[in-house]
Amino acid sequence: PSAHLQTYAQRAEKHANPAAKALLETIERKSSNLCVSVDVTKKADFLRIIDIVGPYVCLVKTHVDIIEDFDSSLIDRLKELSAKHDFLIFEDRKFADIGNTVALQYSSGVHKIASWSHITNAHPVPGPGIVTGLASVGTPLGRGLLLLAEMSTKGNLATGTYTADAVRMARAHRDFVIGFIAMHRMDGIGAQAGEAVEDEDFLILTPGVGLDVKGDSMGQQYRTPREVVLESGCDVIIVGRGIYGKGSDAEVREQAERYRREGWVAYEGRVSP
Ligand code: S5P
Repeated sequence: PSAHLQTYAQRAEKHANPAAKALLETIERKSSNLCVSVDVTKKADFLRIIDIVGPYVCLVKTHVDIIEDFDSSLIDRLKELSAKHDFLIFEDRKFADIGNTVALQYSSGVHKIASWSHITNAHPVPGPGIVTGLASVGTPLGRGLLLLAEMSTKGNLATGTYTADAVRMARAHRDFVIGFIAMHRMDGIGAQAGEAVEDEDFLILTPGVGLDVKGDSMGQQYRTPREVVLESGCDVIIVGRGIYGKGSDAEVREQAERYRREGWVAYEGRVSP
């Protein structure tokens, strides 16, 4: 059967990339396909929210460049929380430059992303050199890359042939590109006639997930975990403001539990209808 009709555990066995395998195993172990996006600007808030939601997530997504009081101790604490609560880390860096530049941005600077982030992502717009550049840093460290094949926002340009070209770019680097940021499955998209792609299993991580509102004032669009996981066949739901934006610690915990449950029920409905 198509990969998304198999269990996360079955799929984990078939992935060679260490980050993809670890993510699928973590999802299975914790019964959670929830990734929380912690888009706050203060170190203390960032760490507090992660400690609250940690038990309910497979993955924590970060934008470390928005943290005003960033220093290397933040990364030490983040790694401790990752071990304590058993989740992986995804720095949502959205690289978009030439290979040589992204290799430096990934390895160096203030943030040294490759040294702590299991997964990162890139826009395919520069062409395959962006993957080669990031792979030169990430592959020796066992990291995984997601390409942004689609986006969640109104009027975005990642559609049609752009999306198909992103999938083709990923197919040419299957050891390092583990999947996509996308709104639905990419199975067979962009394949040439006769190209054998039935066994491919790219992970689909999907932002733009919310249960209470349909969008924001800046073009974001939300769908429910059921629409994303059951109807569109995506693997991981990414939720930001729907969880961390809820005020009290108790409410943040409650929302994390709620999205974990909704995401998991949708998955169970998909693999055993
Ligand atoms: O197309 C996209 C791709 C990403 S990675 N749309 C997105 O919203 N994202 C990210 O997901 C975005 O940068 C933000 O960190 C998160 C969505 O946050 P929310 O608060 O709208 O759930």
